Amino acid sequence: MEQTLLIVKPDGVKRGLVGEVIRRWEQAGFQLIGLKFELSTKEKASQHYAEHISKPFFQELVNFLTSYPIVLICFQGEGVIEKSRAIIGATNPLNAAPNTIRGEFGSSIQCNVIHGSDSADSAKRELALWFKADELINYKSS
Ligand code: IDP
Ligand code: MG
Repeated sequence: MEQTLLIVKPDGVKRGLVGEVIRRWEQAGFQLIGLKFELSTKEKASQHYAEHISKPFFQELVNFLTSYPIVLICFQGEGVIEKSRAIIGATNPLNAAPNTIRGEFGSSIQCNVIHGSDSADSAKRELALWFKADELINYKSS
C-alpha cells in the first residue's frame, strides 16, 4: 500500500494548523500509520532537503525547518502521494488554489505550512529518514 510523508512545518505548528492538516487527510479516507512531534537537527533537515543543497535558499530553509517543532505524519492509501500534493497545493501560496492548504494558509514561498513527498522514491527515502520501521504501525482499518 502506498505511503507518504507529510510534515507540518514550523509556521503550521505555530499557527495551530496540525489538527486541520490531519483532518483533511482523514476526511479524504487515508489511514494514519505514523505520527510524531520533533525539533529537527540541522543535519536531519539538510538530509531531508538534500535535493535543494545547491539552491540559494537552502541554508535559510534548513534554519526555518529547525526553528520550531514540527509534526511528522505518515498516511497510507491508494494514490496517497499524488492526492496529498493536490490537497497541499502549489509551492508558492500565491499560485496555490484557494481550497488547498497552502492556498488557504500559506504566507510565503518558504512559510507554506506543509511538506508532502513528491514521488514514491522520495516518500520511501523521507519516511526512512524520519521514522524507524517500528514507528509505522500496520493495522486493519475499520
Ligand atoms: P515543495 O515543498 O512544493 O515540494 P520544493 O521546490 O521541493 O517545493 O521546495 C521545498 C521547500 O523549499 C518549499 O516547500 C519551500 O518551503 C522552500 N522553497 C522553495 N522555493 C523557495 C524559494 O524560492 N525561496 C525560499 N524558499 C523556497
Ligand atoms: Mg519538494
